[in-house]
This record gives sequence, structure tokens and C-alpha cells, in this order.
Amino acid sequence: MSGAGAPKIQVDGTGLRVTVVAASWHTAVMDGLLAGTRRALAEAGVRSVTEVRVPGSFELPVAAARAAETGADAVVALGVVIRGGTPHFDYVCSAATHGLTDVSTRTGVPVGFGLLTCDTEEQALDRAGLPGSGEDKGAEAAEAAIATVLALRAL
Ligand code: DLZ
Repeated sequence: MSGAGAPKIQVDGTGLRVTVVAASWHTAVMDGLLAGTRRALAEAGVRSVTEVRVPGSFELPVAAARAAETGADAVVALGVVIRGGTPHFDYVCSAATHGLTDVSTRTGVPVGFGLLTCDTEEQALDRAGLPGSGEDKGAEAAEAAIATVLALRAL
């Protein structure tokens, strides 16, 4: 999937409570994603930010669900899964993706999807918002979550 065509989203998140749930595998990439999310939330004026770390991306949905059910206006889910030599990659990616989708549609609380599913660590680093990266998926996920809160309020 290409990042070309991504919208430039300007969001005002003043007064929102946002919870960031973040997996712990692939430290360098996760550091970049977290930094991008923090930067985007600060630029959007979000003052109430809670961060929770879970072991792996498989655990993201249950943490996102708890956050959504206990008062967060939006959740940003961050993780990195790198393909290995077994089908494990597909199971973890599928479970995390379906789980996060279920949380957002079931609770009505938007979940920003900052889960990188990559063939190589190089691909993940290029999307992590680090110096030299081509994309900043942590920031994009935060902006999308806030933008969706605002969109839902208009319905
Ligand atoms: C087991 C596993 C593997 C092989 N790879 C990753 C990965 O690349 N990224 C990630 O976030 N988590 C990985 N995990 C851990 C699983 O997500 C999960 O934490 C464990 O299976 C324990 O439930």
C-alpha cells in the first residue's frame, strides 16, 4: 500500500482525552511512532494524554477496548509487526486489525490505526517518523483519530 495520496489533516483536539496504546516489539521503530503521535497530539492541542504499553501487537485490542470503555474520546494504537518465516505474522496482524476495528465500531470511540505490518525492518523504519523516514505513521494515526471524533460529532 502506498502512502502517496495521504491527506494533510488539520485537527483541533482541544479538550479531548486521548489514550495511546503501544506495543513493545521493535524498539527503534516504536520510539519513532510514539514520538510522532506525541508531537501530533500536542500540535492538535490535546492536553489529556494517557500512554499504556502492552507486550505485543496482539495485545493492542484489549487495551484499546478498556480505554474506549473507560472514558477516552479517542484511542491511538501503535505497533510494529515484521514478517518472519512462519504464518505467525498473518495471525498477529489479522487479530490486531480485526480487534481494533471491532473496538471502534462496537464502542463508537475512534481508534487511530498506527500498526505497521512490514516485510522488513527497513520498511518499518521508513514509516516511523524518524529523521530520514519517508512517512510518519504515528502522527497520521493520531490525526486520524481526532479527525474522526470531530466527524462523528457532526452526524
Ligand atoms: C510473537 C511475536 C512475534 C513473533 N513478532 C511480533 C512482532 O513483530 N511485533 C509485535 O508487536 N509482536 C510480535 N509478537 C508478539 C505477539 O504480538 C504477542 O505479544 C505474543 O504472541 C504474546 O501474546
